[in-house]
Amino acid sequence: MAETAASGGDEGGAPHRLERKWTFWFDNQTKPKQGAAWGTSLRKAYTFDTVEEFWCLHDQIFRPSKLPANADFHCFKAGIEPKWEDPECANGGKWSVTCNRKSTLDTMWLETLMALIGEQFDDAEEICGVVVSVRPRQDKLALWTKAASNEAVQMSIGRKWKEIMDFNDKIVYSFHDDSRREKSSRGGRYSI
Ligand code: MGP
Repeated sequence: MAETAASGGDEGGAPHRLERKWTFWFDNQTKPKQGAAWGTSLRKAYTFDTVEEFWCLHDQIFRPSKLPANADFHCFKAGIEPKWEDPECANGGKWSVTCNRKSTLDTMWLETLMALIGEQFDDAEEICGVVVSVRPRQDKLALWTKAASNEAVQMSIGRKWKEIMDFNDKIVYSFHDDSRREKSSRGGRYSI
């Protein structure tokens, strides 16, 4: 199945090229090394730019239900690292959604990935990528964007994301700048 997907859709046809390149990342913090700085377990896994590669990678590897607790998958535009320190993320923030059911998490992740690689967001240039995190308490998805202070753009992205995931509860946007500070100062700046 995966081999068929990787070999390129219709028999002998050219692969379907995406608008841009994307990179899957993996961060396994299951057994963190004591004293290790954040990010030491973050690994760039695969960069792809065709529909066929995407399906192959998603079906074989990058499904949240395959993740152990305390691990993350990221899918970011190639060239952007999924870190606050990346210049494209530095002034950004994220919309977050929590999720209690693994099957729902898989679906929301896949719907988000398809919307990203299919360029369904009007403000596609404003998006960095998406992260799925499996945590003992609550799993979550976060859509990272670039200009946190641009409320209009963030609200438009948030609205579209909820529509894409068919999600009806409130979602919250936080600035990376706030996350860098003390826990007590963290909190959503926008909600929808
Ligand atoms: P997290 O992974 O976003 O949340 O950040 P998690 O693991 O669900 O935990 P919680 O604190 O939200 O309950 C967890 C911690 O990892 C942060 O408080 C930071 O200390 C560190 N961290 C996370 N990110 C995404 C970064 C980053 O991009 N850069 C740096 N330097 N530290 C980060």
